[in-house]
This record gives sequence, C-alpha cells and structure tokens, in this order.
Amino acid sequence: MFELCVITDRALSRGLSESEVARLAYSGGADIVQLRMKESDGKEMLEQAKMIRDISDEYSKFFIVNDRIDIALMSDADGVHLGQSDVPIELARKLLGDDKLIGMSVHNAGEATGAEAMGADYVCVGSIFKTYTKYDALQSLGLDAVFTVKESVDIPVMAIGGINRGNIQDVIRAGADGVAVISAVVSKTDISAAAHELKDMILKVRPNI
Ligand code: TZP
Ligand code: MG
Repeated sequence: MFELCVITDRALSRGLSESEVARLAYSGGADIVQLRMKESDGKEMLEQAKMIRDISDEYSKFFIVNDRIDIALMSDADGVHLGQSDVPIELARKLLGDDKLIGMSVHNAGEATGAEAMGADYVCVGSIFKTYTKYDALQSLGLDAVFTVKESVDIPVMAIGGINRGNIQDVIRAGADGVAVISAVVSKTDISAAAHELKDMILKVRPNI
C-alpha cells in the first residue's frame, strides 16, 4: 500500500509541472504522490492538487499534500504530511476527520511513538542518507534509524532522504515498509521508468525479510 511515495519538486523536474510528474510516477508504479510546493502561495498549488486528485483516481492510488491542510481539504486529497514544526496532529485530525491519512516526519523513536500516540497513520523517518534536496534536513541518520523507529511503532514506517537504486533494498531490509523519494525519480529524464525500477526493487526484496 505504501511501498513507493514520490514527492514532487518543481526545481528538479526539468519544466514538468507537479501533475505531469504525478502521472508519470503513478504510471511507473508509485503508490503515493505527495504534492510538495513550499514556495507556492496557494492558487497554483490548489490547481495542481485538483489535477493530481483526478490522476490518482484514474490509477486508484493515494494522493497526499505536504503541509497544507487547506489544500488537502479543498482538493479532497487522501491526507496530509506534516513535519515536527507544522501544526499539531490533533488539530489536523479535527479538521480532516478520521477518514483522512496523516503522515508525520520523524527523526528517532521518541518522535515516532509521539506521532503514533497523537494519531498519525504513518511516520516517515529521515534523512537516512545524505540528501541534496532538503538543505535543512537532519542528515545521514543511517539504517539504524529505520530499524529503531520500526521497532518502536505499530503504524507503517516510511524512510526518506538520499534513497536511490543503490541503497533502496538495504532500507527495506532495515525494516521500512516503504520509501519516499524525490531526486531518484523526479530529476530523471524517464520518471516513469525510474519509479518502476525502484518499485520493482522494493517488491523483490520484500519476500526475503
Ligand atoms: N525530508 C527529509 S530528506 C528530504 C525530505 C523532504 C528530501 C528527500 O529528497 P531526496 O532527493 O530523495 O534525497
Ligand atoms: Mg512540513
């Protein structure tokens, strides 16, 4: 359900819009597309969100909005993804209701158990490796962070940060239920093929764990 999440990034997608990236990512096998537009005032983000909602429905896949509960509600997204410094999960839950997903970024087991206790539906731990995409990310937590977070919670655990074809299977072996990527898919000339390759690699290693 949550194996591969592709997060949009206009700066990396060589002129493609978020919804164009989303279509290619879903066609390659992404289970979730997360719309992340940190610089957007809202109007264009809402337009992209509505388009991605329609595309995700075509593929029967998930659509999550980063940070913006208002955009998630207006586009009828499946949920939101929040960071440690975003609005509290309890308040987000009040606005979104029980049927929507709330994901939370975490860096360690303590934050993960806190997120689970507050009602998060999944956590995303990172940055596992060095990332060049998020400048203020806590870098290179390592595979141990995946293992300890997975041990600490019962909700699905995703991993993020510097994940690519060279290390994705190690991340799954360390216990991640899925991975979230930006550059390893969004910056590629063939986004669909890149997503397909990563999804395939995840599924190949999964029966062995
Ligand atoms: N949060 C932690 S690392 C990161 C985010 C949004 C960026 C991940 O991008 P990439 O290109 O997959 O390293
Ligand atoms: Mg955030």
